Amino acid sequence: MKDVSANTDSKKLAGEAAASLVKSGMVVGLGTGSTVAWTIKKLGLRIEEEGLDFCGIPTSFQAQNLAIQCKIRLTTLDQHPDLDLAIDGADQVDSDLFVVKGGGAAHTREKVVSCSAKKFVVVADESKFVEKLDHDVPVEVLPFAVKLVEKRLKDLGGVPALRLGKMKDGPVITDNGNFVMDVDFGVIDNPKELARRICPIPGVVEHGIFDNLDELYLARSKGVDIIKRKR
Ligand code: A5P
Repeated sequence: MKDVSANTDSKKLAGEAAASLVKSGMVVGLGTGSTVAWTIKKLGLRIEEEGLDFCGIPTSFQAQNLAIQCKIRLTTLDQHPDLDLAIDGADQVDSDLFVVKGGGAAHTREKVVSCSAKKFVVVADESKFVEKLDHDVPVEVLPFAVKLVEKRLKDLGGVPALRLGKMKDGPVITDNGNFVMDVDFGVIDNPKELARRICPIPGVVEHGIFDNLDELYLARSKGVDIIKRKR
C-alpha cells in the first residue's frame, strides 16, 4: 500500500489546480490514485457550487467509486469514444514528459482512456519529477503467460517481480483480472525504445510507460507549474 500521507499538501495543490480545466459539456477521463483523487473531489465541489455539467469516464473501480460519491455523471468509452480531456496521476515523470504509471495497477485502463482524449494532463508533486526515469515499470500480464513474459523481460535486461497483495495472499489481481509484474530496468535512457520492445511480448496486456502526456501540473513549493510537452 502506498504512503498516502507523504506529500499530501502538494498532491492536493496539483490535483485541485487541474480541476479548472474541466468545462461544462466535456467528456473527461478520471484517473486513479491519491493525487487525481483531489481533482475528482474538486470537480464534485464545482458541480455542487457552480452547476458544472460534464461526463466522466473512470479508469478503475477506485475512480468510479469516488466519482459516484462526488455525484459526477458517468459514461463509457462505448458511448463516448472521443474524450475532450483525461486527467491522471503518475509514479514518475521525466524532463521529456515520459511517464511511468501503474503503481495502483490501473495503467491499462489509464492508457486506453488517456489515448482516447484530445488532451492528457498529469497531476503530480515534485517528488515524482526526475531528469531520467528509474522507477520500476509495471507490466500487466495475462496469468496464463506469466513464465514466458518473465523470461522475455529478463532478456530485455529487466528484473521482474510479481506484485503480491497486501491484505490478500498471492498476486495482485487487476481490475481486468490479470497479474502485474514490476520490472526494474535501472535508469531508463530511452523510454520509447523500451516501450517498443515490451509491447510485442506474447501475454503482455499493457506496460506502464506513457509517451502521450501533453501537460504536467507539478506542485512545487511556490505553487503549481504547468509544463507543456515540447517533443
Ligand atoms: C495507477 O495505477 C497509477 O498509474 C496512478 O496514477 C499513480 O500511481 C498515482 O500515484 P499517486 O497515488 O501518488 O497519485
